[in-house]
Amino acid sequence: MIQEIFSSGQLTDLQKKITNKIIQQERLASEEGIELFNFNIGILGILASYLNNKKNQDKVFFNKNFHIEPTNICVYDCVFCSYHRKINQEGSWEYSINDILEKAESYKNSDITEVHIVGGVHPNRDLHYYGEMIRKIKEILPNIHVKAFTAVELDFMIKKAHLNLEEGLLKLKEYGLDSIPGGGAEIFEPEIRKQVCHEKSTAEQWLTIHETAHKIGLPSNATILYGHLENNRHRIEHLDKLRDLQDRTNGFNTFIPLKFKKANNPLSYVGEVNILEDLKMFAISRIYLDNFDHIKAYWPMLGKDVSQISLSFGVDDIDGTIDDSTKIYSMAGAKDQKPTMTTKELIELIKTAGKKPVERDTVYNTIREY
Ligand code: V47
Ligand code: SF4
Repeated sequence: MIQEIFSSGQLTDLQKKITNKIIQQERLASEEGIELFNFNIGILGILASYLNNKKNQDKVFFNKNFHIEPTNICVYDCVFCSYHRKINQEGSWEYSINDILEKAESYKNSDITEVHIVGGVHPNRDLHYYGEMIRKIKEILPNIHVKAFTAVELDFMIKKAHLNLEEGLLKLKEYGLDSIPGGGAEIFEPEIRKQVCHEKSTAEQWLTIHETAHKIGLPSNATILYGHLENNRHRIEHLDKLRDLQDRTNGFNTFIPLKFKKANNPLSYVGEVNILEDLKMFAISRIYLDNFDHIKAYWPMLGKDVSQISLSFGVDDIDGTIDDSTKIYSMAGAKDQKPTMTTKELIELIKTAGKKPVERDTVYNTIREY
């Protein structure tokens, strides 16, 4: 297959050099990463699959999880966000601790292994409010893994509690936090970041929060929000910063490219990128992030069909069953307005793509192979 790429006549000399480096599993420089966007999409798929296969063979991971979104009230106004509201604004919600515990109760006798908690940055809630919430969830579900709060939420709640970053993260760990999701990274390039989310934590703050979390033993995920105002160079610079941090800490579990969805937000006018662009983003992430084991396609955002195709473009993880418990993407126009997939459906989706379904826990220990 690889020989056929060379003899296909579709590669320039520079692209042949890059292809050789990929096959030898040598690290790409940023200019080479940018050149990947000019590759033929089929060739990118083959190269990304080749690297994915070295790391994960034909396994595709998923987990059994549900989401809690405690509130969509947010002090910020990111222009790509369809989800946030101000206090008392129509469409806002604020679940009480009791509402949340009731939801946790409903999973008491299930085989769910993870709860993913993210929401808006509420002006009146600090670290201790959310810490108590985690502690009480774990009283009900003692074995659950709590993956909670983007770096942006953490930044705000820790400052509100007048703690420094390390103290705050340690305190949350004590309350029961197990890992940190990848949101809030958006795009690190300062000019574009200013245009899409000018008020919230900077790229440096996002990176420092994740680095500090890794240092104290909290693993995390990483994301990019792509397909809005950024260009290919910005995307590679973003991946570069993540690759550098991963070199230092090895604390990232997975990388999740998040496609900008356009409904009901002020950035709608830029539209959405097409499926080929999505597949390119997945393949390039796999190739460029040579020190990340896992690349995740988040199916509630991409849709089930594209997620399935992405498994031939370097993706080895399609998140979880979700159980209709997230609104971030349905409010931004995702095809699936009630995102839920049974384990049977997830397994079927993976098997019909010619891959081997593996149920995992949050940190990629195998729970069951199908
Ligand atoms: O930071 C908001 C994104 C993120 C839109 O770690 C949007 O496993 C596209 O953190 N179009 C939050 N994206 C979600 C998040 C997450 C999601 C899935 C898996 C994991 C994980 C983490 O959602 C935000 C922002 O980048 N987002 N609005 C939108 N209109
Ligand atoms: Fe708030 Fe997050 Fe929406 Fe930004 S993306 S406005 S931080 S909820």
